[in-house]
Amino acid sequence: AKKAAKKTVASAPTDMKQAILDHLKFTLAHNPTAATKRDWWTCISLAVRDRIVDNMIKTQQTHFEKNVRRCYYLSMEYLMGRMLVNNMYSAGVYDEARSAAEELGVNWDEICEEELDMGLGNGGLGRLAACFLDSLATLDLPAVGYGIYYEFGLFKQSFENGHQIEHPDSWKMFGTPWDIVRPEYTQTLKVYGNVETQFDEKGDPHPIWVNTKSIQGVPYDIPISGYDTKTVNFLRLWSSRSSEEFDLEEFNKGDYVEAVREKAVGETISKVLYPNDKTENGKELRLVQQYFFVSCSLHDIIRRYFKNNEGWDGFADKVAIQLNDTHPAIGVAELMRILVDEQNLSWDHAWDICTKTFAYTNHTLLPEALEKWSVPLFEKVLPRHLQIIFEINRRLMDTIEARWPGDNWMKRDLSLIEEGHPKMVRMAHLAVVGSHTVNGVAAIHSELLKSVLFPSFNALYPGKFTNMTNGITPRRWLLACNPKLSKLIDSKKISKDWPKNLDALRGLEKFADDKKFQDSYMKIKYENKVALAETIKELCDVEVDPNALFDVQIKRLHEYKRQHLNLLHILTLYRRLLHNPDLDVAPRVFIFGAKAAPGYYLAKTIIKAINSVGKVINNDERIKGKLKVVFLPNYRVSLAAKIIPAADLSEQISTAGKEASGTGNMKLALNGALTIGTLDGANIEIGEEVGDDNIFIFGKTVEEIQALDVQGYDPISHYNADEELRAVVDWIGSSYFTPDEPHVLESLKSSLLEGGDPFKVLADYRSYIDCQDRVSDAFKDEKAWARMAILNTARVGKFSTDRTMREYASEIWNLPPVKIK
Ligand code: DL6
Repeated sequence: AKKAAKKTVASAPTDMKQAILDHLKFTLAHNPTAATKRDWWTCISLAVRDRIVDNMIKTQQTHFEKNVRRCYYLSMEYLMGRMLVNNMYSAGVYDEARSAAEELGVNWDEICEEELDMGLGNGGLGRLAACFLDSLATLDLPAVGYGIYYEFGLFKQSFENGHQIEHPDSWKMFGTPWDIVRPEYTQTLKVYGNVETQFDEKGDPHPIWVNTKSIQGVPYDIPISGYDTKTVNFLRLWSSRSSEEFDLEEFNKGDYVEAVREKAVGETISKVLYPNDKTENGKELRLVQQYFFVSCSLHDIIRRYFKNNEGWDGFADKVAIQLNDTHPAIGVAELMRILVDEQNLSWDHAWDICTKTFAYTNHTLLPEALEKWSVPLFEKVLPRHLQIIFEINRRLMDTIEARWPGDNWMKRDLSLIEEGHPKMVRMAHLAVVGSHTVNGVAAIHSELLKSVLFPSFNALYPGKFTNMTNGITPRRWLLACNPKLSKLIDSKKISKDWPKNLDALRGLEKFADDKKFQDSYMKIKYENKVALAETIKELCDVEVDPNALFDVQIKRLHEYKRQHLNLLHILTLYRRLLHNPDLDVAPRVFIFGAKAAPGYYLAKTIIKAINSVGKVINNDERIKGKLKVVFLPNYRVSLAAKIIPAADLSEQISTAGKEASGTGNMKLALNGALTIGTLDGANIEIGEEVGDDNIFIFGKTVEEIQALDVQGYDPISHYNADEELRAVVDWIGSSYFTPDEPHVLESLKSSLLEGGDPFKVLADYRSYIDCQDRVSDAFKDEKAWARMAILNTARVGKFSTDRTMREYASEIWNLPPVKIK
């Protein structure tokens, strides 16, 4: 009995320090003197994980015993970032773990820096999924996230002479303490092959999918701990393997090497995340990836359902599936295939289950991001699914004919199949038709879904379209990333539980004019800026003054986000200062972070342009250090967590109507950066919350941009009419900033002029510059600026993902919370 007691203590120790030492000894077989930083990070993470798994087991057991309704979130991307610190906060062991580590003599900051980001996403869509998981667990909502366990996440970025260079991100080369492999739930699925017809004894035909290749999906679970609650949900990510039969066939033919090569092919499916934000159409591997994770996930959901349910009638009562963009939309056809082909349900019964189960979130209006697959490719990879899609479409056409007899335009507009050579399968249409609810991610975006992207579907399915404004988790984006501000908030005793009830920050409003509070608030901002200045020095070798205005634009590099509009402002200020070095402008540090898709030439040229202009400006003594421009390499979640608490100004300058929501805008506002932005995405709702006096709005509205498109937009007239604009555009087009690489920036200039300036940069230039001048003046009034910053922190409680998830749970999923005792 004594022995057994000891063993229990060793595997579930109560003392954190001992737990860390035990992992060092028994998991890593090391002693403290030989331990590397990575060893310490691993052991601390494992000790924290130990404290979470107990609740994970309890949560799953409770969900099973109560046979609860669950939400299943299907997403190709999860941009989780670092896990350790957030898990420590959620589990309530931050102080305990940190002091245990410090007692062991490890440098806390260095240990945290050891953790490689789990960067399994491109940008906003993947980070949103990660914030959603955090809130679902915190709200005690029974949910499972499903995705792909990419071996290589989003590429690492470095700069060579200002150009972006991509490197593989082998983030889990040496394993990760956060995953738990579940071999017992491995799934085997089929792809490729062809469909044959077999007749049953009654002579009825049945389609049979034959000559397929099989792949296996092995699930890895990442525990997701709720904050200040016992609920621990999990994220289940599928890793691909070739199935044994697949290998053995070749092997038995005597070709061992071929068998192993084939095995490697099976494993490539989950090898790498496609690095393109918004566009990745037409690539066979991508379609296979989508089908792979969706099919594995659906079979896993069905397996779980049948563990304590019988028959299909209750399926949609227990299962809500959310499609995160169109990437998992093939799930509609796959569930139909399972129900009709494998379970012999009638088409109508199966369709009823499907449309009660699925809901779809649209994250973009950009036409290039709306996934389409060529019919021949579909037929090659998923021949049976193509037949099912044709049948869904045939019935859809009947519905349209009944509603609008003879209206062929309507049929063409709504069809799942786009005519052309080749014909294309429209995944967004499949998602809309197969779902009970379709939502956009900010109020204006959801309106544009109805009026611009899907007006005919909105007419066919009135009430199907709705809005769910995005959010961010306050645990990561304030509590963990800005500990000093969190402490200051706590000291005001407005509410102990603001991390779970972000609206409570409204209580700070009353301190907005309080001189002492303003000083404390701005002192924290200053200290965060000092810390960021050190990071900038380390990463860019540029000295920046923490007293300057930190002007931040961090997001993927895309023309519609208009980093080049920001660059035109930088050049305008630089030129003004060269004409008058004593000009009274607020000194500024322009801070960029962004990755460009590797094949997106113009986006990469914009990076080169910013880096080249920065190099000249940073070294020009004539302007006396009033301007600095830095592009931090390898922008990712953990770098965002350092930049955001130090920002004064948040650049949200997309062309109106193009940014579905944005979430960086919310993170920056919460940390007291003032927004300079267009009336686009969630900027509009941020403005409504913080008030017109506490945000800088400029530029054309959606309607004005639409009007330009109708009238015919002429960027050259703007260029000709504005001397400053003309000068800076010409400057970029010259080789002034790139003498060693002449002409390298010419394409940027020509995209704005002869290229037609598709994102209306020149149309918004003057309004942007005037607005930036107002920002400069405002920054000089320290008291007024502090007031505005505090009111931003106080008033953006709406943008907690806790609110977003509550709305999804009540309006889309009908999902009650389940408290874990
Ligand atoms: O909804 C999350 C996020 C929004 O905040 C961004 O505005 C939007 O651009 C982004 N959309 C995508 C779409 N990608 N695809 N496909 O990333 O979603």
